[in-house]
Amino acid sequence: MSSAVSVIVSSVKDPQLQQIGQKILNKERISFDDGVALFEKGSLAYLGALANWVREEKHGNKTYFNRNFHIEPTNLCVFSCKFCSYSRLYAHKEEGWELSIDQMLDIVKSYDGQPVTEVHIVGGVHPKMTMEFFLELLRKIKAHRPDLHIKAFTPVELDYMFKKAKVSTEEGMRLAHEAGLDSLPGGGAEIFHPEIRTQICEDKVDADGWLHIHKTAHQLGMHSNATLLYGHIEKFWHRIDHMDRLRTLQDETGGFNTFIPLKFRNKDNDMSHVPESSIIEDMRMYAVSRLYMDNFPHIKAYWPMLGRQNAQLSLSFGVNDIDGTIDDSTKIYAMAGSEEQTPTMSTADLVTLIKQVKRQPVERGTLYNEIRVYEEVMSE
Ligand code: V47
Ligand code: SF4
Repeated sequence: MSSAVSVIVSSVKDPQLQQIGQKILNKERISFDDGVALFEKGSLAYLGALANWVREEKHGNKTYFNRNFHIEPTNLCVFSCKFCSYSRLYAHKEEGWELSIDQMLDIVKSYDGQPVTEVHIVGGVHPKMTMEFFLELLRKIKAHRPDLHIKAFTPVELDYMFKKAKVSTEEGMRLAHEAGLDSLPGGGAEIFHPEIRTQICEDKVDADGWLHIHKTAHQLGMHSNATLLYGHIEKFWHRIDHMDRLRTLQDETGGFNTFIPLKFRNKDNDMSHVPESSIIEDMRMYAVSRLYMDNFPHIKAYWPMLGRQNAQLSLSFGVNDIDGTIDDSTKIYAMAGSEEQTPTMSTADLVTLIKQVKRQPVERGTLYNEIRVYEEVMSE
């Protein structure tokens, strides 16, 4: 055990915080109430010291990124999540885009010869983009580039397409996996607790539906990520409730790779009156995530949403992954008011960003296979 962090724990005045710190240093699981107490009473310095200790126990200085691009098939959506700045109601079609299979295949082909390893496909829920449409897309991408990992579709999209195709989740996931779906991204989770979910996204798949689709993917041998949309109308205990449901499923399946807290951005949506969280609150969120999600190997800060410098800062608050090169291929965050209006970073930019905060860059595949481990930067 690092002596610096044990001194910090033994000198904290609040007995409950001290006991929680001891549990963490003993590698014991913290409880629901412990998680809430950390949010309510833990100072930024205390949370940061503990989360950084856990992060370094798990990964040392290693900080992962990948080479990826996004495809957003459509921004037309039958749902009406109040926080969403990206979608246009299907009823107002003239304001949206809808890509054909050939147009999406052309995007994939535009990366021919480039060392990208992953395509991330996610978008609105379009009533005419059926399960068959997406199965054909998956098959055609795989036929063109078999080594490209396809991380695609949230349970919101999958639940809708399976219901429309009148297939069970089990059957639908099996068909998608056979057609080339390799893993699931973490989106659509928002806040699971119905007290909040019914206020911000009442008409889409609920918590049990979301968790069931990920569980089914895990049972088929696929991996997935999980997100949490924080910093709006939820209370701290709703965040812990959300993380607790994920931690419980992870105990059962072990199929999650990465937990990604997503900061609510308030530009041009039905929740624009809700103020955004401060950077301090963002760092506290990352730190508590690292401490609570003891069975999740990785915590990711999604730099297009958080901004580059804040992503760097997060690497001292439990984060060990900053996503990928993106190549200006996503609009979700730019439309919601994030710092990054044209999110692109070259591999060299990502490496520099990570080295600037004395961490060790590692290029990874989607499943955290190490593709290139860069040299350690000597810090002290
Ligand atoms: O589920 C939508 C979020 C998510 C806003 O798995 C917003 O590697 C903030 O899940 N403010 C989709 N967030 C994106 C997503 C994701 C992103 C990067 C990597 C991975 C991964 C997954 O975007 C939605 C929703 O929670 N979102 N609107 C907004 N105004
Ligand atoms: Fe549609 Fe997703 Fe936006 Fe909700 S968050 S309105 S499901 S695109």
